[in-house]
Amino acid sequence: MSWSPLDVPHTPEKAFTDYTRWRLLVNDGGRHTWHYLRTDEEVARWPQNEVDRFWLGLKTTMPDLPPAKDPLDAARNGYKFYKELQSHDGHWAGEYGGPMFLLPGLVIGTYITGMTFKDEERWEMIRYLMNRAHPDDGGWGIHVEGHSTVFGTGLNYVALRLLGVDRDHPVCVRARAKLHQLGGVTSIPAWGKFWLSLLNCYDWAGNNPVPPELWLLPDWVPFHPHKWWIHVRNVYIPMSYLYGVRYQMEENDLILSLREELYTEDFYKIYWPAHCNNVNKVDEYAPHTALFDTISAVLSSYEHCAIPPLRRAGLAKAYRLIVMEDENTAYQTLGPVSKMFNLIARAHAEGPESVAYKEHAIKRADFMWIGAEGMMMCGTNGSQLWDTGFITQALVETGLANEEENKESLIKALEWLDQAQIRNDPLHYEEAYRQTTKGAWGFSTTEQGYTVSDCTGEGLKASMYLQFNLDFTPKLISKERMCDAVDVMLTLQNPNGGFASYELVRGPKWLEWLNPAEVFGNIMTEYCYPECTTSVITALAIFRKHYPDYRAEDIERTLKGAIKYLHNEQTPEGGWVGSWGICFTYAMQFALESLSLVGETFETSTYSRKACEFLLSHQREDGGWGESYKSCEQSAWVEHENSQVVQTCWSVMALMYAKYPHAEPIEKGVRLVMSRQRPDGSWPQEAIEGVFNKTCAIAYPNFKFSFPIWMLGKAHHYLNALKAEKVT
Ligand code: LAN
Repeated sequence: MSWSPLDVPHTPEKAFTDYTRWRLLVNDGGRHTWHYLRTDEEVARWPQNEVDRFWLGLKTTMPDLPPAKDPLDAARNGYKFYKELQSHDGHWAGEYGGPMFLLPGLVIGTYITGMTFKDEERWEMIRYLMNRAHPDDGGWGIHVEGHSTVFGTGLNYVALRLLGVDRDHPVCVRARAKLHQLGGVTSIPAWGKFWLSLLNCYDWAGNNPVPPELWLLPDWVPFHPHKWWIHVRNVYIPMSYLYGVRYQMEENDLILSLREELYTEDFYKIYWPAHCNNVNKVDEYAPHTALFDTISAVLSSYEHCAIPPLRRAGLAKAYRLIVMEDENTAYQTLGPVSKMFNLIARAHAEGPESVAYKEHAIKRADFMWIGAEGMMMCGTNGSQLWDTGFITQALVETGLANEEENKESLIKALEWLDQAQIRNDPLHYEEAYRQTTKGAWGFSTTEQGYTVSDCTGEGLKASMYLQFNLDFTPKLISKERMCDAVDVMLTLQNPNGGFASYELVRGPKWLEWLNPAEVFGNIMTEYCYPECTTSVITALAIFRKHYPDYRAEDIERTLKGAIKYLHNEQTPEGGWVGSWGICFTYAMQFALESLSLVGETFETSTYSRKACEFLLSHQREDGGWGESYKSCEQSAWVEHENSQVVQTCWSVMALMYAKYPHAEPIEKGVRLVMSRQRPDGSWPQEAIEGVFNKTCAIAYPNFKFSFPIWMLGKAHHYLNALKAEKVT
């Protein structure tokens, strides 16, 4: 099967579809799906709104506002704009792009299982890839701001070709030249080898084994996969199934042609086993260890004599885990990579008439997002809770929540948060190695349904702020449900006092020596993070003010342990390394908030003082802060060429949490953020804000609203208090 070739324009500047016909449908607790209206009747029935226009990059109708008189006024103007982006159900929708290895998975998985895209989706995915090709060399990196790699260039090239772009199209010609200059795809990292093998453009013998028998090991074995970080394990479950059955797309003309295009040597003469560990230097971040290579060699020998009943049992166990994951998440699955691998596994086992095939096909749409540059695949099915949690807290803390014109939007946000709390444990629970979910908030929707430690913290904090600090809101979330959230968080503290992302740290540190993915760091087990730890303990601290009797001792012990963890994590220079936002400025905002909870501030604590000094040493002439995503790769501060609004907000917030006593650096930061505000109250998009697994940047475009609004409003009150000498 091939999708029909398309006659693609040579340049992507003008949209390939009519952007006035795209609509974002928000339903079922915050699901996002984009729809293209083909007929004028549909257009008349479903008018385009501000949310659609904003995210599509079309001109919005938001008016210019009177210039801000002071920081609070600037925050107010910011919210005038941002309020218009709230969805009818109360949450804030948003794009969640950045990684450049996700769209190829969507396209390859769709292609090989015989699913389809709508034509408009195909056109706009092509345009996205054209827009995102590196201006210098025509390749793609692991994320939108990264240098061209074999992983990015090989996979996105394939995506373009499958989507219907001709091999002689200038974008393909240029990308292929870059790919060949890098030596072709033989040296593509492991996950690239895997995708290409599924597509029948790489040989399975060139992959390190992923035996499904791993799942038959007893649970107590130290390296049992249930102890791996949840994302890695959920990617490797379907991988082990697909590897075990050696899934392969049937050959067709396009596949045969790709075998020529992707390589600099004759595909049919390649000695594949020599390439299992061949990873291009431009891609490599975490090189294989000798231990990993030895185990892989042993497992490769096992592949020649795999014991059929054992293999069958391994496959059955892996498949059972896949089915449970699909059923637990209504086919969203944990993330975008497992989504497509699970989809292929289910299609392989159950065929196109099955419910699983159809449901998986439908839920692809939740990861697809159309932005100004075309259609991308998102890092999750959205960041609904995360964005709603921050802006609501910002509004309450700044006092903007009490302004008449904002009340309705806050009530709606609370209604959304109310339904976003997960009410039960997963359908398949211990058998699927899941953490408790009853009472938790996840990162996106309840349908996806995964507990995340800090999302539970932010969800609970936002709900408490809205219910306890505002007199006009309905009290939708009962004490009992708040206690459930506390219970979940209390299950998540690790012996060192820190909190990880989804689960407790289950595996030993040395599991990292078995990291097979080469392009990511720190992925094999959970790790503790200052960010997650802070969200949890700040939520607990607020909770206990309202309910001092509930698990008081546990909460006290948890807070103490967490502070100890944060002390230990401070770098000798005074910073904290961020893992989910870029980078020090992000983590420091959290860490200093935590320290302030126990009265540790600039005046009282050497930790806090050192941190402020570290931050101040990086403030620029223009009053802002700016660090590059490379800080995350290197765990060392790397300046960005420009100061960044969002990072400046995090830094100023950090200083305020630390009760920094001098106004000047705060005022300078405030002035910078105000100077970048547009007349309509919004801020322009600057550099990418987030990161994961050390190397992959990911976009949080709503941060440019929530953090300036929060920081400016807070700074307004803070600076006034400083003047009145009332900061205590
Ligand atoms: C996310 C997004 C949110 C993020 C925070 C809540 C901000 C963080 O504090 C905890 C971890 C979490 C939930 C997180 C984990 C890893 C994710 C899911 C992502 C960065 C979004 C995309 C990423 C996922 C792993 C991408 C797929 C890639 C693989 C390597 C499997």
